[in-house]
Amino acid sequence: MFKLKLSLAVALMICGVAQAAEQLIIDVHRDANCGCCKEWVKHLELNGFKVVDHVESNMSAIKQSLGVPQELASCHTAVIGGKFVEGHVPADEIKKLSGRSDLAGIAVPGMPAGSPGMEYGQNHQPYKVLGVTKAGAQEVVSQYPISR
Ligand SMILES: [Cu+2]
Repeated sequence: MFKLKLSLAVALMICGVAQAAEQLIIDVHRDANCGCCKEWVKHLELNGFKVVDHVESNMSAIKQSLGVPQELASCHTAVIGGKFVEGHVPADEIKKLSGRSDLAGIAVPGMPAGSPGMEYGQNHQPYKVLGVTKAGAQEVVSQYPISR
């Protein structure tokens, strides 16, 4: 009886792990020659994401079809849970996204030095993670570096 309970507990644990992993599957759209895009993909994988890599020939068409505002554009565009993730967004911010059903997506516009995948060099600059609501409004979701 004890053995049965134990194996049930193990099965439930495995289910739980599988479910958690499934939630972190992210589609990344990028240009073939984008080096910092690959660095960002590494950052995601190091933080538990399973990346489905899509090499694209027309990134601006992808951004447009996903509703990324033009002024927030960066290099790569990802999709998770139906929401867009534009640019070098930190993995922790993507993990918080499932709790924001009001948002269409989040973005780190441009390519700020020091953001995930852009760590080379010494001139790290502060940057903001912006949220875009389904109504089209923009808000600051987070600022980096995080002040303590
Ligand atoms: Cu980039």
